[in-house]
Amino acid sequence: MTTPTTLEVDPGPPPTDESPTPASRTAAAIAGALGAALALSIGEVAAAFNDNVTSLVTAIGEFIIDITPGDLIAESINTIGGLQKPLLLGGITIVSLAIGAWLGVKGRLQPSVVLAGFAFFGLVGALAASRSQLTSAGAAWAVALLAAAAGAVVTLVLLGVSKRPAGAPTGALVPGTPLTQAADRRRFLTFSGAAVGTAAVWGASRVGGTSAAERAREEILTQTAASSTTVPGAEAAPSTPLPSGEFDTVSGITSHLTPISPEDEFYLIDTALSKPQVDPSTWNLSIDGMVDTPISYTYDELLQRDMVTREVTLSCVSNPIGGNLVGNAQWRGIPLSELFEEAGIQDPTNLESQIFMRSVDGFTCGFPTPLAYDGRTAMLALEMNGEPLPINHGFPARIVVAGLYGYVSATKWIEQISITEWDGVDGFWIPRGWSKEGPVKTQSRIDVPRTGSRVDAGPVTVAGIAWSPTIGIDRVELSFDQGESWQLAELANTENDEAWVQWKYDWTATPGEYLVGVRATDKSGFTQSPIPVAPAPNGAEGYHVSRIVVS
Ligand SMILES: Nc1nc2c(c(=O)[nH]1)N[C@H]1C(S)=C(S)[C@@H](COP(=O)(O)O)O[C@H]1N2
Ligand SMILES: [Mo]
Repeated sequence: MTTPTTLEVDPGPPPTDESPTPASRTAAAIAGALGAALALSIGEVAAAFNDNVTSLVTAIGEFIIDITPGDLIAESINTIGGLQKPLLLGGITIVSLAIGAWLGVKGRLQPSVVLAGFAFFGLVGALAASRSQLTSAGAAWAVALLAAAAGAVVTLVLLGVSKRPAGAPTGALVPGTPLTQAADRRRFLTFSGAAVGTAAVWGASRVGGTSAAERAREEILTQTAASSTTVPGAEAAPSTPLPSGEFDTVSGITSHLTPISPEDEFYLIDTALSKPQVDPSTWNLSIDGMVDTPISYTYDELLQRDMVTREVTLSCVSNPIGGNLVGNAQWRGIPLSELFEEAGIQDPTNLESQIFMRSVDGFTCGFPTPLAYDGRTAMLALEMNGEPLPINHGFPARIVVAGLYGYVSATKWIEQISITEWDGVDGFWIPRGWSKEGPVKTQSRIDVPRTGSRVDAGPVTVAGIAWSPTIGIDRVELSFDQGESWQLAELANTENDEAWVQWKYDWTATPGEYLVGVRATDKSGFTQSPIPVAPAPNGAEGYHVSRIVVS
């Protein structure tokens, strides 16, 4: 007799008893967020070490700016560029990490969700990055797909090691019973390893590399410094004449020339989320359109030429009354009319044509051609305050036109100028609600005492600046009685009509609370109007007022 053992069915233990259960939701969320963090970090590193790659976060930010309706960004980006960009980039990062966490949680039971999710975001990143004018499409795809793959792999591996052995208590990251301690330690180490790795990759992106643009600019800076000190008895290059006409006794007044070093105090406005790093050895500027011989110049060719130095006040159309989106610098460069002559411009007087410009990052703008010929400064600038243009202000070359707001004229990182039909094409800001023509309005500003100040009764100097390029400032007046009467301020200099002028007024202050108003009259006889007008669509109007308490 044999026991029919072969007939016995051995069902084995139920599979659910011995195979590990999925990671806890917390662990899964962390796994997904870490995967996303790693993916974003790879984009940052790629951008930091390669001038021709835009980071994924930046690319998505630029995409969002582009698809945002014009009237929404017209009021914002041009005005608060400084604050808005970190908010946008921070927001994109947080949303990406949140989506990663969500993919992690979903992926506990369905790993394919992780793969599909990261693949989708890789695709979005690649499309956004390949739209960027600064990134080659091939590089964009390579970086985005590598980032997505790394993110997915890290998430899946972390989900794998976070699986809990059968019977383990929930909460895999919480130290468990003695039986699961070894597994907990392994999971803990893996998670920390992934977190540290992601942080290291991100950290590497902060260190970055020096761009070819920065290296080239540094080289020119040291060359200029060397040549002006090693030749005994040689006159210093005339590129940095002393600022003309400045009150040296008024503390707190805006300096006549806005410093760009050691601290850059010149305002900064552009649509570029990361500043174009232009290598001047491969850059050139082309001039085409309604010219007989389209022409192009290398940086070296431009540097060899005779240049002019002009002091011009540049301002942003978004500058509110009393605002500081305005600066005054000495620009050195080549008059546009000279370059246009070499290109054989067909009709400099043609009001139906415009000087239309494009920068390496795709920004565009234009102004009527005859304005480059009416005697005002209209130049291709290579230097600012005696230094090669700072990267942020358009290295290697930008346009400066006196009397026009920056958004219609002052193209930074310029690479192309086309003489073209005025009606044929609009610059970047025009379809976004700003006027096609942008002459600078006459403005004045009180620098000291700042609004809200308390001062002692007795002599108080009220001082500030006023500008009306290219017309010039004739007089500045102050009112201490809500416009009943006006007192004439003293002007520091009225020689250069394209630059702002410092003004001051010696006030004998008596106790009380004052709303001190300022108004300027330009040399055409026009006096600023008291009626407030918003910056959009063609520049702010109204009196700047400083509230001062005298005790
Ligand atoms: N390439 C590029 N050039 C640009 C812009 C820009 O967005 N991109 N903004 C313009 C605007 S709106 C202004 S006010 C000036 C500001 O120049 P700044 O940043 O050197 O002060 O640059 C102009 N040139
Ligand atoms: Mo601007």
